Amino acid sequence: MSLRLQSFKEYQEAQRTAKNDPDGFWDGIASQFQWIKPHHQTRSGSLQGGDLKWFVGGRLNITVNALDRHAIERGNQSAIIWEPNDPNHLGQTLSYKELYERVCDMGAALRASGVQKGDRVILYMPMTPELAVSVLACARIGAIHSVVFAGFSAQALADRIQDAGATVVITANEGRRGLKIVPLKSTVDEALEHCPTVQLVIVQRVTDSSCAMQVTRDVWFSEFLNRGTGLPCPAEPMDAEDPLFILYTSGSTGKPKGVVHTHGGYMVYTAYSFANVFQYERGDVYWCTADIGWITGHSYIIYGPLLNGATTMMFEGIPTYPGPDRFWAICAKHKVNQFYTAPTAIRALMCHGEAPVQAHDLSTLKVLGTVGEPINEEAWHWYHDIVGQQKCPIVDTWWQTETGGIMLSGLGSLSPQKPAHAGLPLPGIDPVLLNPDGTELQGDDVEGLLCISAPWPSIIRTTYGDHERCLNTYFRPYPGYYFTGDGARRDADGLIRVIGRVDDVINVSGHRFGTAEIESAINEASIAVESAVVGFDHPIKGQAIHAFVISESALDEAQKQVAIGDVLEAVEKGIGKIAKPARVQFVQGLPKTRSGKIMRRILRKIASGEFDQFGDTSTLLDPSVVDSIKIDAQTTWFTAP
Ligand code: 7RM
Repeated sequence: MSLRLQSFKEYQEAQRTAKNDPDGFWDGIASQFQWIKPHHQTRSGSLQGGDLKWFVGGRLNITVNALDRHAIERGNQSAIIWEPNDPNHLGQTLSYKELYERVCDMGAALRASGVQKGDRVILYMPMTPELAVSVLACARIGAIHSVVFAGFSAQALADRIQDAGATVVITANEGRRGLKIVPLKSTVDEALEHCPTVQLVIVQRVTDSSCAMQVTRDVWFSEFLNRGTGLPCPAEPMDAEDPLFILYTSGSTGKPKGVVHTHGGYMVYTAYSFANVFQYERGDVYWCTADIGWITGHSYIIYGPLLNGATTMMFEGIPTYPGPDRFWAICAKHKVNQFYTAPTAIRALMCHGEAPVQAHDLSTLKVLGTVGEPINEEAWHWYHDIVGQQKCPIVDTWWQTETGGIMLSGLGSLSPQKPAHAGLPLPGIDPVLLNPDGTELQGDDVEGLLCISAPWPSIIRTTYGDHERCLNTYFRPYPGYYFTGDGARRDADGLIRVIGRVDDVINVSGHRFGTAEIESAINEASIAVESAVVGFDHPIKGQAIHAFVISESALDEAQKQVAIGDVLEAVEKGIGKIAKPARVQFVQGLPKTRSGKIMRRILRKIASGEFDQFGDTSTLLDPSVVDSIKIDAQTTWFTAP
């Protein structure tokens, strides 16, 4: 299989082919995989209709392509290298043959327990090999996996289990992150009080601590595997368009939505983009530091690398444990060749200076990548100069849960690079910038709404259980385009820089939260009558959350302290610690238009310390509200430690 382009010229040629003959282009890539039955139509539907299907009529199973092929051809090669939280604990390396066998054992056990094609399985797990095995085992038997990041609260977990109508949950007794222990099973137990559909809970024993087990419902992972012992686990034949997974992500309105990806298109695009962006060569060791609870982990820890027969690393811990050199120690220990992380991690590690980097031999690094949020120039240069010793290209990869794979990025060292610019689209990807009225901005040196004007195989198919919502969010705002929700700039050379969200989504440390979602969590606090949250620039997290909260009654200083605690607790309960506001400010009222819409633009200005020039405020119902918020903001707000 040769998916990898090897020169800029080849990239340009691929780009041309993809424009002139998109079906031929994608067929050529798809033909390099193993299909049970080839498709009879490359693509049906349109961006206009939001009803795209890819490789229509094709049948396959993604795990045959990610595992079986490699187990046969290079069974002893390392598939997954697992680095534990504690560097003194024993790690694990699973060869393709071992990974294949473990996935089959788990798949057979799930089947033996009655799990069938199309059933939804929730994974709420730490970063262990068992998580990767569980993801792949679901895919193998055609069950739809939905990984929920293990930092989400019981409430958030329950919301997702209910929305998916899941029947099985796979979890661990506890997770380990640095010196912290994260209770997982007890959180699952709490969530399941409101989830009657769940019949089976499989629990990996990660720590020695005990946890409550309900005999009729809960089973230890290791014992569960016995149910499949000796049974074969043939891959379930899947239609190219059968769902592979649901991954929940936040939008500007309402509850998180379940983004659905499919076996065929997702396979083709994650494999192709991985091979090209990271310029992976046989034998390389590739490491993406994301958590599998996010799309980056799905596409570029598990599927993309394994589809390419790569060696992919999984890290259980955090960047700063036991010291701020952990990332670099791991790179040196495993001779990592491609390293992929988030700007927030780079900025956090920058604070510790160059010494932790210089303490390790990073000479094996060939490509450095970033993802999740815009990278600022300072962090880009530090990454490039200090970590990469000016020898490694930086691939600034822009993409979304909904796009399934990387859309804009350099391809290793093939492409021109410019600090803080994602750069050019991958072959077959057609980004455009629109004016708010929907007209395309022509030429270079322009800024507008980032949309995609041609379909690609791993585009979101639907939002689970609510296709209208999918259409309204991505396909109807600008008919004929996929709307990303991001603003971007195309420079004089045609290189794209993604600036950030243009909707009510806040990106904290590369994690997406909707303002509505956070506000509804805050409003659960009995002290809160109403609230509005906005993002403000934060030196490490990229953005942090400023919450404006109307309290039930006026508060003195002491009461305020208690009330702040209540607000933070409400967010922790509703979503999780990761969504906690950095600031809570109690206000008398919120700036609203006559029609009752909160003017977030004004709150964003105040949160960023700009106290005048609010632009057009003529639609404000009560302008005096703004003055009182301003005065408060200059004197009192709570800032989290
Ligand atoms: C992969 C991922 C998507 C949102 C997206 C952007 C922002 C991601 C970059 C970026 C600037 C980048 N999926 N974003 N990558 N902004 N440069 N390289 O993060 O669904 O969780 O988030 O993240 O706003 O719309 S995601």
